[in-house]
Amino acid sequence: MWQDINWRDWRLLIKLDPDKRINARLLEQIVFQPVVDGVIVGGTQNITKGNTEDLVNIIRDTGYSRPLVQEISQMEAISTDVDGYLLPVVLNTANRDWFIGKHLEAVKKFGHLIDWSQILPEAYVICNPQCAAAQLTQTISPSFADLEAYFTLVEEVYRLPLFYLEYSGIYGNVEWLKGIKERRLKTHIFYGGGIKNLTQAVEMMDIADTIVLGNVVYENPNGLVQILKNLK
Ligand code: 1GP
Repeated sequence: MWQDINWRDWRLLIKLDPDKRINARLLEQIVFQPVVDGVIVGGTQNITKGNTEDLVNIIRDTGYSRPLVQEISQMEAISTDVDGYLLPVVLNTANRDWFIGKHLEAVKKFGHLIDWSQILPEAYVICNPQCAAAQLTQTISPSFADLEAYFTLVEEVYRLPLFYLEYSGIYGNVEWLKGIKERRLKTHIFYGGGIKNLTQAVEMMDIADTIVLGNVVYENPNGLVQILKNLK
């Protein structure tokens, strides 16, 4: 999938959590907005094959036909009905599992079945120590100097295509995002976290290459529809 589409042109993504309920009619109003470039299915808590498949089916049943990708957090919950996969590599984890351990396990078990062209790795730095992903992966909170160094490693050493600045649940540090954007040579930058209104969406969209909206889908779906309608 990834080589066949211009994912670097994506400006806005909606992230849906299999562990949360969503009304199909509201979902339609959200994902059919022209500004939505794609939908990510993914979450941290209680992710199962069952709730992942249910969510993918709800999305497919709306007739949604733009990219639908899964951000893999549980090997057991991988859907075969998505267009591709995002594979998080958590750079600021204190637990080897979330940097490479789980990938190693997956390759050993399923490597012979994996279509590698379906997978896009994401270099993650999680900056909200309170969020579920930070708790699970036992992140080490970065300073700005750390963040810059992580970003340089991604650009120059690991050469991963995508850097995800994750603030899940809270609005992030705009200066930090600007700081890495200024240093950017080739890595695509996703920003996600705490976007709840048009001003915030515009502010982060002006800096990041792509913004990701998650919680607002559940907390204020009607408000989100208005935000999406007003974004160019
Ligand atoms: C979460 O980055 C996304 O992984 C979006 O964050 O849920 O805070 O919008 P929010």
